[in-house]
Amino acid sequence: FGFLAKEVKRSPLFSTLSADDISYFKRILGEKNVIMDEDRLVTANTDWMGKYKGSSKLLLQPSSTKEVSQILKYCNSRRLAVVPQGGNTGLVGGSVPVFDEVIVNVGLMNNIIAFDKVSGILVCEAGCILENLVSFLDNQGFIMPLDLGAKGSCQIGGNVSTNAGGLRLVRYGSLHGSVLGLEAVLANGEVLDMLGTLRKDNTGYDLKHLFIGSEGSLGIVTKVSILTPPKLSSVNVAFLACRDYSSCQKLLQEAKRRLGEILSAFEFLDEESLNLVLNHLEGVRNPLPPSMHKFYVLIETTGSDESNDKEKLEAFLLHSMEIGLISDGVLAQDINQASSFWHIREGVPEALMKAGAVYKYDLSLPVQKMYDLVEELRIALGHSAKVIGYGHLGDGNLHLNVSAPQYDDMILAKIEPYVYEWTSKHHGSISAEHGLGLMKANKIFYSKSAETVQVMASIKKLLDPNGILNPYKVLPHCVSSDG
Ligand code: FAD
Ligand code: 2HG
Ligand code: ZN
Repeated sequence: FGFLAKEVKRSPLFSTLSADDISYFKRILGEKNVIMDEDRLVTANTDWMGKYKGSSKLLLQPSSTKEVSQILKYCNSRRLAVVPQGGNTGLVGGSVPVFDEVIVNVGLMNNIIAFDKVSGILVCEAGCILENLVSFLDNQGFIMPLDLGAKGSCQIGGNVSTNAGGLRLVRYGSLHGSVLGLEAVLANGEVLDMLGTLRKDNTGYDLKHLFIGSEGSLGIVTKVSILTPPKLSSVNVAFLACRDYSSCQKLLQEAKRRLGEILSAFEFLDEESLNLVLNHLEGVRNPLPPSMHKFYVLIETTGSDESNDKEKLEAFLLHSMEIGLISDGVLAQDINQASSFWHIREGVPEALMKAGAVYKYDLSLPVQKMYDLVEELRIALGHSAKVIGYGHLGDGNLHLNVSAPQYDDMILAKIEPYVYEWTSKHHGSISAEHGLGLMKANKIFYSKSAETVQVMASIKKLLDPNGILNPYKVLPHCVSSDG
């Protein structure tokens, strides 16, 4: 994609790999964890969307914190740039090299270290796949405080590094609340042990927060300690239709007030999003009779009392129907039906991929204004592309996607900077949950002041003076030290 190559140049400060480097890595990691195989490198160089492609010649798979430390110490002294990679499900071009950076993936570090059934605190290595943690906890009667469509491949280290939000943030909050501690390796190989398991600990600056959401630019996360909620016995899922966006908004207000503590997800899709899923994913059908509904809302409740929870939800649905907020709806009768509703919502990113080229925007906006942007962009783009809006309405997070037959600079010119300026004008964020990566490193000023970005650059300089960790990402080129 020309637009990336035009904007970013390889920093001359970085070395290129030599035969001696490879020998060193083979010595510390063993032959099989130093990967130079073409096919595996193609996969590791390409992001989930197939939109960002690097040209790294080397993928390293450490098995311990000590090995991560040895790798980084060596790369730092040799000025070899590094991309930390987890499940490579990131959506902003942050997890793949831009040029020939060495890829470091901690996927072999996938042990559960400890689980305390009394407190619900889980300590594990960063390479654990989210879904594996979900299964482990299920056996213990607990759940992960985060859930997302990419759970089958994303790693907890990647989740922490992106501060992933997901489908149940409305109930359990962000990872800044549930991650209690972590271990990270700095660019010079130093290991920062902040793997606390305490709910409360006000001893000085809480440095773990720097690594939550810094997208691999300050260190490699190697271990995580996380507070997990108990698995509650009664889960209900409803798939509802609303006439207009204003009804979705009012329904959210009502849901927060009337469902209160049992509300565990409030997601929305517009008609275009649903059609995309129905047209592109096999075996998915609309749970509601075909009609002219403009919006769909998925509500999940999770509580401890089956009959009370159901009664509460049914009363809420009835009331919402009576006052005209819901025009149709269905309550899942069993777990299979519930997961088929979730499949529709979680299937939107995959359906978008199947539909062609996609431009993704992940915005935090005041809920009242959020959908105006979708409608205005639709007018600006006319018939040249499809604009779809969906996302985590309960968190004020819009996933604005533009789907076109192929990537086209004329379409891009109509979307950007329009979407960023609109978001900035309404005091929103240009990255609600996916991060900045490569895609938005230079757009940070739409959401952060110059002074704030300067402090971020100073922190980066302090922790990674040679700028070897995930260069060209997160911070804008004008303040970063990667040249
Ligand atoms: P990667 O994609 O490999 O990496 C992401 C970033 O983290 C990169 O900058 C990388 O350098 C860094 N990184 C990875 N591992 C480490 C580590 N151990 N130490 C330091 N840095 C590291 N995101 C949401 O927030 N909410 C959603 O609901 C959501 N749904 C998604 C659904 C689908 C179908 C897909 C494809 C993606 C979705 N995402 C979502 C985006 C993505 O899954 C998340 O950002 C996820 O947290 C990334 O984890 P990963 O292991 O794949 O990391
Ligand atoms: C989701 O919520 C993900 O499904 C992906 O964050 C969002 O495709 C997107 O824009
Ligand atoms: Zn999302």
